[in-house]
Amino acid sequence: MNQTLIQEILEVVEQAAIASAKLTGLGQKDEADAAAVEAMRLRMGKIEMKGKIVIGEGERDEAPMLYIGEEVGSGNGPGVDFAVDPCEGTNLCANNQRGSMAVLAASDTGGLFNAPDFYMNKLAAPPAAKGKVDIRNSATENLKILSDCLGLSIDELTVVVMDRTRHKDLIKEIRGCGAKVQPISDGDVQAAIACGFAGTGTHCLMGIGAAPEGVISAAAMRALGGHFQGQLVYDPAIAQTSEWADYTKEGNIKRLNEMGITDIDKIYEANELASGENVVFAGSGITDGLLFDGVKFERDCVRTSSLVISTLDSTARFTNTVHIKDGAKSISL
Ligand code: VTB
Ligand code: MG
Ligand code: MG
Repeated sequence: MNQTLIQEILEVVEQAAIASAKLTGLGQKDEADAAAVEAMRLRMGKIEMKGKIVIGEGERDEAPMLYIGEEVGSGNGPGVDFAVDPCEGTNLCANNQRGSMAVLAASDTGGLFNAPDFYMNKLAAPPAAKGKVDIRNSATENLKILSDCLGLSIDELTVVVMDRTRHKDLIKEIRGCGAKVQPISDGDVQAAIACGFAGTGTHCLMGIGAAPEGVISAAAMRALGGHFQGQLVYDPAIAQTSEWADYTKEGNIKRLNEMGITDIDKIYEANELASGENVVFAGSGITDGLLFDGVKFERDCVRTSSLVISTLDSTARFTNTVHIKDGAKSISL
């Protein structure tokens, strides 16, 4: 990893965000996803690197673009592994709701956990609580620890949880402690990263989302020094999408074993999910969000707002880019 590469990685997420943003609010989630994938792939292709997608948009046969195992870049230069979610929050984008973004994580070859497309139980918390809260604890215990670490009373804590029936008991427990629950329809990557920054109003993410998104969140949180843990969920009785209606617990365990994951209940720390010497997170807003704004289309330019978090120089860079159109006559500040 080097700074030139990181600059290009920023452009990758910017281009994906712009492509998706053209379809914001049109109710076309798959089209918005496909547009982001295509833009990401096109820009990645121009980078001098031996790049590889380790988490992408499906297996080779199902997704023609950015499939797991796809090689990206010129084929010369540094080896880079990518976990990509070109349109994280496709529903949010389709419905023009807050929090949709183009995201990826990058690391040296072998530096990202090749998470299968399973669910993952997640716990994210601010740097002050890193290694103090633990996903093995009950929510009640973690809220007490969080309260101590942050110097806030429990009723001053906000916990983001995905608004799903699988979290009914969890939400009840958190509210029972007096903490504030913020249910979200989608977008637990944004919520996880928001825990890494003070002042976002998000103190913790609890509950089950998708595993690929977990690895991207872990990369960002490792670079920020925040807390992130994840545990794969393979029991359909706990979490199951309609597309996987036929999958059984035994079948899922078999799939994990075939992927070389034998310790199926392992709890992964951020630095195991994103273990490379250097890791980089890059995200660019499609719609406005908590961390950055979405794409703004103007007569003479397009504006993007993004965030790059990198272990290389220990920075979280918030950038606004003005993409100037040919023949532009007037660009406001
Ligand atoms: C999860 C979450 C994502 O989609 O993947 C969710 O991690 C889908 O969950 O942030 P369900 O299958 O329970 O609907 C997102 O919210 C958006 O990609
Ligand atoms: Mg996606
Ligand atoms: Mg997603």
